[in-house]
Amino acid sequence: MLGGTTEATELARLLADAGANAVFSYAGRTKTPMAQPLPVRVGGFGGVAGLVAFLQAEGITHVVDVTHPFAAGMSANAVAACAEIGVPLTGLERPAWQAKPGDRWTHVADMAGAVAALPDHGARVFLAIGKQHVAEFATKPGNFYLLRLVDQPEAALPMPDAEAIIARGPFTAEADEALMKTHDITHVVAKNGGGAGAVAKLHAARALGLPVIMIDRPHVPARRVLASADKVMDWLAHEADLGV
Ligand code: 3Y8
Ligand code: NAP
Repeated sequence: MLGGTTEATELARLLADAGANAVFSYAGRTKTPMAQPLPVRVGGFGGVAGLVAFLQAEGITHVVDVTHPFAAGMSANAVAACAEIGVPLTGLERPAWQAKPGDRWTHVADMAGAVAALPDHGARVFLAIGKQHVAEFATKPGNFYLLRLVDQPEAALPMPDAEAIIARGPFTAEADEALMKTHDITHVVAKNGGGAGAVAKLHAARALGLPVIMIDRPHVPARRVLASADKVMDWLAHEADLGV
């Protein structure tokens, strides 16, 4: 299983409890990823070819892609690799968040759209998108940015007026509301990751009546997608009955 989300941790628990012969894969994005109740491997495979080689070397019979909706590169590689060697694949994906009446969301297609949607100066932005795309916001240095990162940044932050909070989720609405109040936040930028682990900032923005710049999900190639860890376990059991 390709992991890195709350749902991946849930599925790992079900697989371990069922005594399944499974391996959990992390990309190695963070210094100390959460421990899992399955054997863990960490790091990229080396593109589609690397993934094909891994699946063959390990005799993998089924792949479950439980990566984040924004991990589009990994998901695309999994579709290509599994198609190439005929290994059954399913995604486990949580639904996107939907705005509720009264929410002040602006939908944008990507990071560039999120930057463009911000004021040129004077805003106080809660940038809860991790570290991989922070530099894109340096083109609007006239704003204050509150960043939430999983690990301490190695280099100085790329904008003059910014502060980093080091925390890994899941987060709570109360704590996120207090955080935004303390820093006089005026705008929240979020990826539409869905799930419960990152939704706290949206509840906090709603409570504070703040505008949210919501980055819509990138395209992922078509594949079977299931909506819960239980449904994945049923799929694997059914495949096993077929002797696949
Ligand atoms: C390495 C594994 C679990 C998984 C927990 C979920 C919940 C907390 C919310 C905010 C948003 C963000 C970020 C976030 C969340 C869960 C989930 C989720 C968002 C860990 C993890 C890995 C990563 C990678 C990391 C990214 C970053 C994104 C931080 C572990 C903790 C912003 C996504 O420093 C970096 O380079 C971080 C990189 C990819 C996005 C980015 O572009 O920077 N996740 N997050 C996975 C690997 O190596 O394969 O360290 O334990 C997992 C979790 N992050 O088991 O409970 O399921 O969504 N992760 C976003 O949604 O916008 C934080 O701050 O409000
Ligand atoms: P990405 O851009 O789609 O993937 C880039 C490359 O990272 C992949 O081509 C692959 O390298 C490697 N990779 C990604 N996920 C992997 C995994 N689970 N196991 C092994 N290699 C993996 O991925 P990303 O957005 O950087 O996300 C990386 C990890 O963080 C994923 O596990 C994802 O679930 C987790 N995560 C991401 C986000 C987010 O906002 N993107 C949020 C929460 C959690 P090779 O091509 O060399 O195989």
